[in-house]
Amino acid sequence: MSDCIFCKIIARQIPSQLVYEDEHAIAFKDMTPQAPTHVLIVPRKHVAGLSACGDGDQALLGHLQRVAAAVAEKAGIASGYRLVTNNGRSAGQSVDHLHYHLLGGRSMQWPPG
Ligand code: DGP
Repeated sequence: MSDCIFCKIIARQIPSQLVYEDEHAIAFKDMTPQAPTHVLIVPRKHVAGLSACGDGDQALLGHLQRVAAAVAEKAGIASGYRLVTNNGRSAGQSVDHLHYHLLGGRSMQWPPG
C-alpha cells in the first residue's frame, strides 16, 4: 500500500530501529514508546487490522505471537510483558496496518485505559 506508513518502513523508504525481521514479519521500536521496551510486531503483508484477517491468516497471526515472544526474550523482558493490538479507532488504532505492541520493562495496570 503506497500510502501506508508501515509498508514504507518495511520497504525501507522510512527509517526505523529494527529489532527483528524474517520472511513474514518485522519488528521495530515504536517512535512514541509507552514503556522502556515498546516494539511493534508487524506482518510484511498489508492487512488493515485483526478484523480484516481471514482464515488464511491463521498461520501468520500465530507467527506474529511467536515473534513477539522471541523479541521479548531477546529484550530481557520474558518474565513480564504485554502484547496488545488496537483494532479500530475507538480502541486507539491509528495505523491501519495490523501490528502488535510489545510492551515491557515496567509494571502494568489492569484494566488498561
Ligand atoms: P496504534 O495507535 O495502535 O495504531 O499504534 C501505532 C503506533 O505506531 C503508535 O504507537 C506510534 C507508532 N508509529 C506511527 N508511525 C511510526 C513511524 O513512522 N515509526 C515508528 N517507529 N513508529 C510509528
